[in-house]
Amino acid sequence: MSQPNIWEVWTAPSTVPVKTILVTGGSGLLGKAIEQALLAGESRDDERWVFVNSKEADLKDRLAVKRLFEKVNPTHVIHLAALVGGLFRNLGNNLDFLRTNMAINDNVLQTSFEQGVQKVISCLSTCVFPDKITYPMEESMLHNGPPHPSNFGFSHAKRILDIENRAYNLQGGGIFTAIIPTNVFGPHDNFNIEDGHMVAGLIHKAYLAKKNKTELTVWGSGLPRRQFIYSRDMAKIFIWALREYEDVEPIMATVGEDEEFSIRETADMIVKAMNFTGPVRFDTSRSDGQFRKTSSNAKLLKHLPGFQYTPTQQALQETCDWFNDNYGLARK
Ligand code: NAP
Ligand code: GFB
Repeated sequence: MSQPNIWEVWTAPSTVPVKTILVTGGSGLLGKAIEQALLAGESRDDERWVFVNSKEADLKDRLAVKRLFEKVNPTHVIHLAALVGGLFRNLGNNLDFLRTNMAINDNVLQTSFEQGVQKVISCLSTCVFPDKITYPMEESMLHNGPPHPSNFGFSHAKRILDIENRAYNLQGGGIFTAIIPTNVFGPHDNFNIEDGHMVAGLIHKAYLAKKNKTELTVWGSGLPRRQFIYSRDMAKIFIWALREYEDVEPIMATVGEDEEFSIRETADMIVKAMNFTGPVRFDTSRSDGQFRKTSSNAKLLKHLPGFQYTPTQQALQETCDWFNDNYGLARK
């Protein structure tokens, strides 16, 4: 589905001052989830949401960012845009992940600062925490040691984003903060087998194995452990944070520690959701990456007690159904 460069979600013209919320990375997994949540009823009369992708403005280009902000004139920004990839894309491209994401983040934050944006919510990731750490990881541990070597470029770019947030809050008028999602999956993910994340990659591989009656190959040993959050749940957390979260300290967005699965268990759930009945093989010549990055949702649940997560098997089923129905259009 070819996304227009800039598109808006808002309800009837409002009599009260309207917030204009610019969402960078609007065509991606998380951006599309936020758009869908608003269209499904989360929107408010005093909010104009503007979603953009790289065709509207290459955020690596400071001048293009300035022009975008002059065109949209945002009061708030949800900054999702980034060079994003799974373990294997990071392994071979740490320099690109470092420089590209540093440039994008600095352009968006500095332009927000210059334009007097009231609040910027950016995006870190649980994979940027120190590799040698105690579990569960908490927000305060973010800078307590080097990240896993597989994605040190991406990790340091994201950590610098957190440092920039602190500097802008000290020097400027706006609120600059960030959410730290764990691994996210859902409709509109990047299903490219080499570059994407594990869940999307395995869904795509299961689709092809079923179609071609071949085996499904899972990379690595299957022993590493991951927490996953459904993009539709993540979207609600972003919308809440945009409206309510005012602290410069970043906030983790993850499921409970007990909702952590091995890669093997996750593959089994995907096999079930895709109704794949063929053989499954583990290719241990491929890297396992980080063994675990178990993170705590205690701070999130303090703010959002009783937050209802979608059960993982149901979320995987919905994602697989979406992929099967949109194979021709999905990013892959
Ligand atoms: P995604 O699906 O890969 O989408 C990336 C988005 O960024 C796209 O809309 C893309 O636009 C845009 N973008 C990339 N380079 C750009 C550039 N130079 N100029 C303008 N826009 C650019 O990513 P995602 O999974 O939604 O991730 C969104 C955020 O969440 C990222 O900051 C990521 O680090 C973070 N995060 C993701 C996960 C996860 O598991 N997915 C986990 C933790 C944190 P085009 O479509 O035009 O390329
Ligand atoms: O989602 P993923 O690529 O990234 O998961 P990370 C990698 C884990 O899944 C490794 C195994 O243990 C892989 O061996 N795996 C099994 C597969 N089959 C596959 C497959 O078909 N595709 C992929 N990709 N993996 C990323 C960070 O770490 O987490 C990024 O590198 C980002 O920077 C992301 O932050 C959220 O969870 O290991």
